[in-house]
This record gives sequence, structure tokens and C-alpha cells, in this order.
Amino acid sequence: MTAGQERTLILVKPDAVRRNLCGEVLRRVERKGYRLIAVNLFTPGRELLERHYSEHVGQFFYEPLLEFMGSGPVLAVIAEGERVVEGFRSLAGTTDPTTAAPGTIRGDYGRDWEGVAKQNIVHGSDSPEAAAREIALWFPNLPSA
Ligand code: IDP
Ligand code: MG
Repeated sequence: MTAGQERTLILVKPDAVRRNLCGEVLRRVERKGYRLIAVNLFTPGRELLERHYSEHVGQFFYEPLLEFMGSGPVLAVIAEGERVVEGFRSLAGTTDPTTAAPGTIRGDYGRDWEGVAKQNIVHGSDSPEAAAREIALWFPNLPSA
């Protein structure tokens, strides 16, 4: 990785893949000037999702969240750039898709549907430490640097 750069894990969630929004999400990431390092489209298994969302065990939305995230293909993306962790969270918007600001990915494309888990189009790592942990989970075979 180039000095001063950081990486984040982005997931285009199953709701967005079903709605053909992968390109739209990647367009916004690239237009912002972040670099794509790796992408992989697949349906994640239960074990990977349990590890990814371990901080949410016990929350009322935990089981519905795992069911939703395993309901179809997810596009996992590594993006790189200065302050990309914060930068992508800003592009994504706040967690609740109904009230996420217009102009953000979640604000423009997400809204509440039936079901407990919030279907909010994308995931983005919330710290550089979380990004390193999540990238190792979703891209176990990524060559270093
Ligand atoms: P984040 O994705 O904005 O970081 P987290 O609090 O880490 O939000 O929650 C992980 C995911 O769990 C959210 O993106 C959303 O899909 C789901 N989620 C979070 N809070 C709720 C809730 O209160 N009800 C239903 N689903 C939720
Ligand atoms: Mg989170």
C-alpha cells in the first residue's frame, strides 16, 4: 500500500445487488477518487457473517441481519485512498435508510421495507482497525500490499 493511504471494506448488500446497484455504488466510490483494489461477488455463508457481525450478537436485529445478508450475492470491495474509511462512511450516509441524507448512497437508494433488518444498500468499515479485520475475513487470499 502507498504511504499515507488506507483501505476500507465496502459491501454492496443483497438488496442493492438485486436492484442492479453495484455499478452505481462503484461509480460513486471511483468518482470520489478512491481506487478499487479487489472485488468479489458471492453469497456469504453463515460463518463469515457471524464473524463479520460479531459485535452485534444479542441485538434484536442480529438474526434478521444475518438472514438478510445471506439472502443473495454480496459484492465485497476493497477501496483505497487517504481517509477512505471515513470518506466512504460519509458517502454511504447514516445507518437508517429512511432518514439518511439525500445525496448519500443510503439516502438516495435505501428505505425501510418489511422485515426487521434495515436494508441499507452498503456496509463500510467504521475504523482502520475494523477495516483490517474485515478485509482479512472477506479476502483471505489477498496478496499483501
Ligand atoms: P452501520 O452499517 O451503519 O455501521 P451498524 O450499527 O454497524 O450500522 O449495524 C450493522 C447493520 O445492522 C446495519 O447496516 C443495518 O443493516 C443493521 N441494523 C443496524 N441497526 C439496526 C436496527 O436498529 N434495526 C434493524 N437493523 C439494524
Ligand atoms: Mg457498523
